[in-house]
Amino acid sequence: MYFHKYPIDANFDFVKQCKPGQWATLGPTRFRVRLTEFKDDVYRVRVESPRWPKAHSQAGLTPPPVRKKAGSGEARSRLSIDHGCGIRLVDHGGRVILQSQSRQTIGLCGDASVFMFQREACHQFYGMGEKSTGFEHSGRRTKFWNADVWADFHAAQYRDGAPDPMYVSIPYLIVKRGNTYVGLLLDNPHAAFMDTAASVSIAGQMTLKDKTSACFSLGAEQGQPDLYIIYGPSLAELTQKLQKLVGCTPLPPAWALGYHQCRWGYASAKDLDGLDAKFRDHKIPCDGLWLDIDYMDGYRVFTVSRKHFPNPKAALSRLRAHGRRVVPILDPGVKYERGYEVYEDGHRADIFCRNPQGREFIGLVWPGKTVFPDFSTREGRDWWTKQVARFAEAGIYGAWLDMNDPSTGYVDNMQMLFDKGRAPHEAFHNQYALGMAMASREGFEKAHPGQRPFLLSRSGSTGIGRYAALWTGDNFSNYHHLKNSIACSLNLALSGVPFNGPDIGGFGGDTTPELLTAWMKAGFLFPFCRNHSCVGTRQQEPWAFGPGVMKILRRYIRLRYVLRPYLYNLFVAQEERGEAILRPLFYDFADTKGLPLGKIQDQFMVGSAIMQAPLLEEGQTSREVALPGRGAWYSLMEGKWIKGNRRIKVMPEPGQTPVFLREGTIIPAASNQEGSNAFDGRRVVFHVLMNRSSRGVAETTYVFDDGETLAYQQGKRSRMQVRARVRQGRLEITTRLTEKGFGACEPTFVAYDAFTQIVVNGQQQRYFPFLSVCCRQFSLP
Ligand code: MIG
Repeated sequence: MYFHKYPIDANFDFVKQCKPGQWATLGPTRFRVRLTEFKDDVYRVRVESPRWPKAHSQAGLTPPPVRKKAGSGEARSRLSIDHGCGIRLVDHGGRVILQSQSRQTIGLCGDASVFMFQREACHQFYGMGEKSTGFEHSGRRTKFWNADVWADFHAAQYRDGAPDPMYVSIPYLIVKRGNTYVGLLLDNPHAAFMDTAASVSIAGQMTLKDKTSACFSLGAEQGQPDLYIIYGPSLAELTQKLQKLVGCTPLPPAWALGYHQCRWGYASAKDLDGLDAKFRDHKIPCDGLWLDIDYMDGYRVFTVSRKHFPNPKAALSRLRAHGRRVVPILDPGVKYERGYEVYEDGHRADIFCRNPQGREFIGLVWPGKTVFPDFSTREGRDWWTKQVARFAEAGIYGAWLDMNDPSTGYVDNMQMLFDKGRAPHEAFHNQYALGMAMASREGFEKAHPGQRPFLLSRSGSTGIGRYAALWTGDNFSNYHHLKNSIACSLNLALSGVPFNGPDIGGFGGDTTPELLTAWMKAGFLFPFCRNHSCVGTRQQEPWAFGPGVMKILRRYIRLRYVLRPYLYNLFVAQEERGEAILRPLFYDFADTKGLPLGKIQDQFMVGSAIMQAPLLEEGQTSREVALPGRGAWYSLMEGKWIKGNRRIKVMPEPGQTPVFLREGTIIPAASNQEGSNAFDGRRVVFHVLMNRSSRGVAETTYVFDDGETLAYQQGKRSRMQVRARVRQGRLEITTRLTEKGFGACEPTFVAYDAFTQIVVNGQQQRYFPFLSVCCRQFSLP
């Protein structure tokens, strides 16, 4: 697979005449173009042809119901295909939102296909799933082919550059046109490509304009051309529609939203007990202790080294009693070894991938020669599910799915065939991790019925978010990676994978106290928050650099726990409505001339109420911050309200980071728990972000349940509606329990201004904790 060679339009034949639904020929290919219109302004354009008899996609997309009468009902847009095959999307005012390249809409070249669209000067591009090449994607040419980054690139590329492709393939492109957004999702698991560039460089020496007119394109090297076109119009609506199409992320257990400690090298019960004690002694909350490959017996998947774990069950329950979950790594590669029960069982069941000669395909990974379960088939997945279930029964509630790109060491994985040798590698390469995640999730559900599993995967493709969270793979301990981690997570968040995060502190290379601190400050509210590092590098646990650094790291880890109910509620909103968790500023705020937001990638929102503007450069002591929107912001760092809709300069003290709370919001929080990681949704503190001059109503619906089981699906969940407004210097708050399945809660409130009175449900509060409480919670211990 070439990563940096692309098809060009000159080699394609373009459909010049087509009546939707009618058969025609193009060169050697018989085809027909079909258009389906769904509700909610979702459209699907696909090309059918005997060339692509079988759709291999396992994405399992769930589009809305088909729209009965074209362009009818609540449709806010209309998509048409004319007789020359031109695609045009117009909004209800007749404004053209998206238009295909004239006479070059759908192109075919052998098995490859491409869709081309006209590009306008105002277009900006986002999404593309996991890319480390930055935030806004103009001028890019990129592939979608799951890579094993450290094996497929050389060190200079992944340490200081931007390897492309990465581990995850989601061929989804967001086209931004002012404040109108359209999404293009290619439902094709084969190697895909996108092109938003106008020129090519010849051997890095010469620039060639390769197109007669401005356009952008997306296509695939094989597989049925199948394109979903989603009209937002806002980014928030677009993202929700995309989420529903690819599947929302199921609510994780609350422990998955805590802080996680990982390192390649943690291997034994002793290591984990040691970590547990350190976290307790330092009063740093932590939910997850992770085990990398060394816990296994000779890297054999589904085994545990007796030397490292004389009594695994006892170790797990001891740690569990201390509030820690253990998350072990699972690699798909099964050691190719007679007598090893997992191999023997898989061999008997004949569920391993084959090579072109029909024998089991062999790769070279940690255990030496390895074979690979075929997750493309039901039997293969069922077999894996059975292994996972057996393994999980010991008291494991989550797993870390690594090397599922799939990584086969230096063995070319193109020889790895699926479905008993009948399906080519290309059809399932990008979906390998998806199949593994599906089967793993089922395994946990079997072992622990009624519990919510937590899976973390390195690779993935469209639909992965229904089964697993993603971490963004092997990054490096440098500022370049710190900066990139924000752009990468934001784009994943907009591409249907809200639950993601980087290795905090950096995986490869030695971190520094400054970098680790900067990364924790930037990442402590990311949906997934794990400190992980590579064997052989400097230790980077929170206490590794002495008490001064530890105190700062602890402050932000604790703050994550204080805000965990808020994060948890963002995940509830994701599961129910597909709302994004991490967001760029233009998700919640209009992009304006005065304050252009389209390229801001060093600031982000966590939900609609919290904005961060971390310092991301080495030695940086100040920065500019854009405060979007009409309302004011409460600066946590300075403890004061600041007018919005402008830019300000901030100079944080060494222990601080710029965090801003948005006027007119209500943030559910936990009471300060010091080192405790207990999750109690009933003891909630509502931070009411209003000041004496605030207008309008602040409102939130706080959802709480047991935080770990599926009982909420049977109604064991409560909702409290909270509203606040300011009248003549008084803060008036009302609460209403609208669902009671999990009982009532005992709310307390924190106000953010000196009001003359605070009235809760008509009762004047004699004591109200005004800023003192939030200062205690949010300042350095
Ligand atoms: O090739 O299991 O991305 O997080 O620590 C290295 C060892 C294999 C790659 C993962 C990394 C993990 C490491 N793994």
